[in-house]
Amino acid sequence: MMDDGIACMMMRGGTSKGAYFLARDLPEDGEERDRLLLSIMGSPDARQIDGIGGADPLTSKVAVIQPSKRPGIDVDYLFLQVFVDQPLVSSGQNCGNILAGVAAFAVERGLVRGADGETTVTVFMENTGQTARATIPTPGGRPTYRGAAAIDGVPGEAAPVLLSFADAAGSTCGALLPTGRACDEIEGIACTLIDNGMPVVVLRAEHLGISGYETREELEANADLRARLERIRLAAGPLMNLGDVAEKSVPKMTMVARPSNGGTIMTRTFIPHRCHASIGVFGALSVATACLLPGSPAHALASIPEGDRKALRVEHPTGQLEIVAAMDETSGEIREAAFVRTARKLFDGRVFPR
Ligand code: NQM
Repeated sequence: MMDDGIACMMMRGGTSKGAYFLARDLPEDGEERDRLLLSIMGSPDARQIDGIGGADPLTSKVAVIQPSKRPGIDVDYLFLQVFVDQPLVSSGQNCGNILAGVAAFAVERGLVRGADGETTVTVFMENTGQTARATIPTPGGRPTYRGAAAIDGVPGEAAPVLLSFADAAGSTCGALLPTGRACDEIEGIACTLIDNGMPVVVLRAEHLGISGYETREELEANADLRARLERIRLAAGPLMNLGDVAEKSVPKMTMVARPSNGGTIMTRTFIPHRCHASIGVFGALSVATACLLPGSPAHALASIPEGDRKALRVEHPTGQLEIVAAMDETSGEIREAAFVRTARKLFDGRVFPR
């Protein structure tokens, strides 16, 4: 099987890029599968020179998709983060950007029949046990990638992918606020430990001696900041019911500042060792949710629009990511969140592991 290669589609999903596989084309055994994926991506190697990974956590991602046996669900999606410079593959986080390519992949591979016009695919996200809906344009029943939607962090325009989620809270940590508080203190720094789709530690940039408006490169060059963030992250892991997170890609570390471009909040996110060029989909949802909590370090900096249906714009190093949030009138919490992403098929063929 290996000498003939393995069927693989490379797609950009949102602001990330990854290799999409049908589950039946990969080994069933998890360890065997992970060894294979490390070899396909070219890990561990900072340059991933002997594989198809792009030497960045945002381009070293894998989606494994299969028809779902669950009632009302079309496909099951397992996200795998392939570490760049360590021999690790983690199913411990979800990815809303790579999710943006799943509906088109499912139609391309014949797992879902495309309707003439648009097609909605219900996706069970195996990493978190939660469900998403993804709607894509399918003229003549086939996915099109051309369109007029633009997302910050990706040049040009493409077909819109509408993603929506009901109830993402406690996806991995078991509760929206795993410590039961909107504000905890770790290493003398106030932070919110939150999981509304992605476990994130939200702290104020100013408390870490930065402005929050630095470039990704500036922040990655700041060794003291990185060491401090990692100490806080390792302490946060067990408090968030994630155990020892030394070899995990969660929680993410988001430093916030006042918005500078008319948005809700400004962010810089370590995922967790490299700084994100923008911000993840679920990451943004968790941070926006932290902004809504009175008493959280983010709340006082945030500019929250009024209303039961609102656009929360999470600013990041390459623009902003908009969440359309429908609020629950009684609890004041986000009932449903929707995102516009785009995705593009880059190549479809066979990949050859070492
Ligand atoms: O939070 C990167 C990405 C992500 C995750 C990361 C994501 C999400 O932008 O839903 O999309 O935080 O590791 O692909």
